[in-house]
Parts: sequence; C-alpha cells; structure tokens
Amino acid sequence: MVIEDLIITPIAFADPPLLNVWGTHEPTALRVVLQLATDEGIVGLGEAPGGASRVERLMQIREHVVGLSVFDLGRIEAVVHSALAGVGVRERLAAYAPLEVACLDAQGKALALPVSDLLGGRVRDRVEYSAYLFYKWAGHDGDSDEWGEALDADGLVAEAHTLISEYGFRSLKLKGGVFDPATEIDHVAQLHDAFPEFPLRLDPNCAWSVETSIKSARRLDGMLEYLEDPTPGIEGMAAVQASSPLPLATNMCVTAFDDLPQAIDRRAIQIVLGDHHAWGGMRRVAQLGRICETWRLGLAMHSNSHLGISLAAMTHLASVTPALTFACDTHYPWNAAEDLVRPGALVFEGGAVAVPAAPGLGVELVESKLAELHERYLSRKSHLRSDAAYRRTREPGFNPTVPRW
Ligand code: GKR
Ligand code: MG
Repeated sequence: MVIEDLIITPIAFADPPLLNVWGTHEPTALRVVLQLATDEGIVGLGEAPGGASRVERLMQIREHVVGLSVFDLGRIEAVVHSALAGVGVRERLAAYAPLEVACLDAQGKALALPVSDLLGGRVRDRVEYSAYLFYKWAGHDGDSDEWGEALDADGLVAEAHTLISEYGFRSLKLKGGVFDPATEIDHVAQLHDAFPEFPLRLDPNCAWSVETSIKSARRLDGMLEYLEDPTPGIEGMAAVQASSPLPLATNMCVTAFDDLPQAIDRRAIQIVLGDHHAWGGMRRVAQLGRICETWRLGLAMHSNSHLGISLAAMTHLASVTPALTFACDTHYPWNAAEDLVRPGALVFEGGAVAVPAAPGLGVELVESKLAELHERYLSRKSHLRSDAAYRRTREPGFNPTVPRW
C-alpha cells in the first residue's frame, strides 16, 4: 500500500487561559493534522504540535514520502532524516512521529487490526489518565468561561471536582510555576486534604532553583507521588534528587534517548515522562518502556494541548507499554469541545479510556471540523505560540525566565 499524498493541515482550536511558568495559554492552541492518502483509498491520520516551523518541516518531507509503502517505516524514517538534514535530530524525530502514527493507522485499517495489535498487543484494555489542574484566569477578554477562575486553593479544588465528576479521574496533577513556592505548596496541601485518596503531582516546569527545590521537596514529602521538573538541567535535577525525599520526574531534562546515559549515571530522575510526539513515534516510546524497566526507572506520559487523534495514539501506546504504570497526563478535557474526531470512540470512564478495538487508531475524522479549525488557524495573527506575550496583556512586566524562585 503506497503513499499517494500527505495532506498537512495546520489548525487552531479554542483553549482556555491556563497559566504556566512561561505565561498564559492564548485563546487558540496550534496543532497540525496529517492525512496520509494511499493508493488503496485508505487514509491514515496523525496529529502533532503545531506552529509555523513544525508545519514547514512537515511540508519539506511531503514530496519525499510519496511513493513509499506505509509498511516501510524504516525507509520513511530515513527519508525524513535526509529531507531535514539541516535541522537537529530532535526536530527530525518530531517530524517523523505523526507520520509514523498515520502509517500505523493506515496499516491497521488495511489489516483490520487496531494499532495496539501492530505494536505488539495490549497489556491493558483501559488506559488511566490524570486530571490536569491549571491555575487559570476566569476567561479570555475579561469574560468568564464555563470553568471560571482558579487562582487560589478553592478555585483549584472546584476545578478538580469538575474534572473528576465529568471524567472520573482518580489522580491529580497541578501545573505549577505560577505563584511563589510557599503559595503553591499551601495549595497542594489543600488539594491533598480535599482528595486524600488521590495520587497527586506538581510540575513547576523548572521554576525553582536547586536550593528552593530541595526545601520545597522536603515540605511536599507525604503529599506527592512525584515532583516533576522542579529545576532545570540534568545536573540540577541530580543535585535535588540527592537530597529530595520525593521521586523526581521529567519531560524537560530527558527528552530523547541521548539524554538517558547522563541522567541515569547522575541518578537525576526516577521517572521519565515519555511522549511519542517528541521522542520520535510510538514504537520508540514502547522501547523507552523497556529501557526504563532495565534501569528501574518509572515511566509516565507527558501531554500538551491536543485533540482526539493524539488521544487515540497515546491510548494505544500506553496499552502496550507494561512499564507505564502511572496515570498518563492529558490536556484533553480543556479542548474536548473542539475535537475533530467523531464522538464515541474515546470515552472516559473512571478516568480511563478503553483502547479502541476498531482498525487502526479507531477514530474517524470529521472533515467539516477540520476545515473550521484550519480557517481559525488562517485567521490567527501569528502562527507562533506566545504564552509570555499573552500574559503581558494583563501583567505588563511579566518575565518568563526560569528558574524564578
Ligand atoms: O501547556 O501549559 C502547558 C504545559 O505547561 C505544557 O506546555 C508542558 O509541556 O504540560 C507540559 C509539562 O508537563 O511540562
Ligand atoms: Mg512537565
């Protein structure tokens, strides 16, 4: 089955004003959808983080993959590396990742097998996700959205109740790095009191110095299952881990296989957050699982703002990865209303998504929604994400530099 065309559609979809260390999410988030058309009339789907440079790189590989078999993943990957020889290997792997997803989707549709079977078979039929709590403004443009404001512990607890009642989540993650550490630790303590049975995580995205991270980790001991990326760099994380009673996790200092030897040697982390979009595809993250088992590292899953094609891929991948024993991150509830896959294939029950059994990823694209989100992309003034500039519309002096405390 040969690739006849790779249709690349950049999209923008509504996103609430979620706060992080770099600023605030803009009114729309950027993503890109791939449709891999084959000579058998089968179309494979892929989804990746968006933005002008990522879209440009996908455009660059387009003509080189036409004519290749969707089963020839090794050759497709080699072609991506040579077409993008001018950029770094991590950018090349990120460009290959959604292409691999689209090829696996097409393969599964041709063979009438779910992607989880193509990846070696499920070790679990349902994949657990964690409620992803964010500090947030009430709404964009001074309005209030359905979620309302969450800038204190009461707001976070209310947000957690909404996410739990709608999705059934059984664990919580707070995106930190927004307020000073003492304030965020107090909010974590209040979340812990409100949900004592729920495993809880905090991710300040490198907002803290080594010294602050050590002090904070000691204060957070007993409240968190892990602390994610308190401070920048493998050496910084190693210094924190050496004195921290809490296991440290990362999706920032270990983002490729090349980072693992130093991180393992320096005992910098105990948990890796894999992400097939960044690591170069689903097969690579499944391999990462084996490496984590070998080195007694935990494995969890990272997420950015995303829609249903990515959720389907994450769910298939998690279902075949024995080492992935933590509930996965997902931004999905924040963007679910904008999804471009037909409803019904991906349903959250008890915080988990049943692995689709239909061929391929098991999701179907709603073409009219794709067209609508593409129009939204075209009407955006900029095709770059800028959380910092958006934060400055309300906090003119905001400076996104890390570490901040
Ligand atoms: O979307 O605000 C966000 C997140 O902060 C995201 O950018 C991070 O990549 O969620 C991610 C993380 O775990 O670091
Ligand atoms: Mg993180």
